Amino acid sequence: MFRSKIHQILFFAAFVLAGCSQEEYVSDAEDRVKKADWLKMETVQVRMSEYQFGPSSLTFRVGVPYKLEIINDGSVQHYFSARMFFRSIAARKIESRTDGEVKAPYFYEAEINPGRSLDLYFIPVRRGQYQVRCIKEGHEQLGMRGQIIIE
Ligand SMILES: [Cu+2]
Repeated sequence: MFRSKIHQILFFAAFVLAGCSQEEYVSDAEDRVKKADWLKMETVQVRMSEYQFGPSSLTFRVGVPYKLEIINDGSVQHYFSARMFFRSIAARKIESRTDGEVKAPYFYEAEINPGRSLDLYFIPVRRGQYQVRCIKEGHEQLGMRGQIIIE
C-alpha cells in the first residue's frame, strides 16, 4: 500500500517534470546563437494569405541556423502564432527589412501587416511537431493553420 503510494507520487513527479520541460523556453538560447555558424544559414519562406499558410507544413533540422521569412501576401493582418514551436528553438532576432530588428531570446507570435514581412532568425533545438495558426478571429477556422516539424 505504502509502496504503491510512493509509485504514484513518483509517476506524478515525472509527469510534472516532463510537462515543465516542454513548457519552458530554451534557456541557453544566447549561447547557441553565438556558437552557430550563421554563414551556413538556410532561408525558408512561409506566405500568409486569406486564409492559409503556404506551405502549410514546414520542416527544420535541429542545429541548423535558419532565416524564416514570414510574408503576408494577404490584404488584412495575419498572425504567425506558434507558442510551442518558439519554445523549442533558440531565437536570435526578428527583423523587419524596413524598420530594424528586435533581439530577444523568447517570442511566441508575430503579427504582420498586409504586404509586409518579418524574418525570424533561429536555431531549432527540440525535435517535435508543432502547430502554427493565425489567431485573428475566424481565420484558423477558415484554414489558417499549419504544422512545423523539427527533426
Ligand atoms: Cu489570418
